[in-house]
Amino acid sequence: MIRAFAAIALPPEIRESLVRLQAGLPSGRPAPPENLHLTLVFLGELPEPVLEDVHLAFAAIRADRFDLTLSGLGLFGGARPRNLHACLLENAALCHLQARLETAARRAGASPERRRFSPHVTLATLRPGQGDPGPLERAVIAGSEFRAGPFPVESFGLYRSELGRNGAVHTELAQYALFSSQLAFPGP
Ligand code: 2AM
Repeated sequence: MIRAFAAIALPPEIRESLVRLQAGLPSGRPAPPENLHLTLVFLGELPEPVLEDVHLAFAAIRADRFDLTLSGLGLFGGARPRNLHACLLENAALCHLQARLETAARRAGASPERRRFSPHVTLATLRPGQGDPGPLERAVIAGSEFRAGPFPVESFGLYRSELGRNGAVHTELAQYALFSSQLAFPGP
């Protein structure tokens, strides 16, 4: 079985600005820089032949490139926060791509979660109920000014996630190009 997910990788300068942001967080276990990504679909544990079918389905997707902008911070977990993340400006192309991947994964035999897609980049995981959530909430308010991008998204990837003692190790299994449907007229 392979634990896998589809995600958008972030350009180095965007990751750098997120790492700077992580340095000012009051608590939590920061995600290592190489794990900063935008999850599109968490596939869970899949038998290899199913993963192969998911890969073929993803490879058949033709979708347009788009730009993304990170904006502000958020917490998941309500009164017992468990995840601190960077949010994204609303983006219809992103949501459309995500929905297509989820459908493709399901048709290929995977059972991705039906949770509503809430685009985010996890910055730190927190122990729910441990410590005072006040400083975290203040960090989220202070982070409302945070912006990174826009940056172009020209591909998405399929990743393996291996859980270890020191957190998860993510390995790219495949990368899928996005396309430009615009005509490129030559300049003068
Ligand atoms: P995240 O995007 O909030 O960090 C690999 O585990 C990736 O899949 C992580 O980025 C993780 O969350 C995301 N993911 C989504 N749902 C998950 C789940 N139920 N269990 C583990 N990871 C999940």
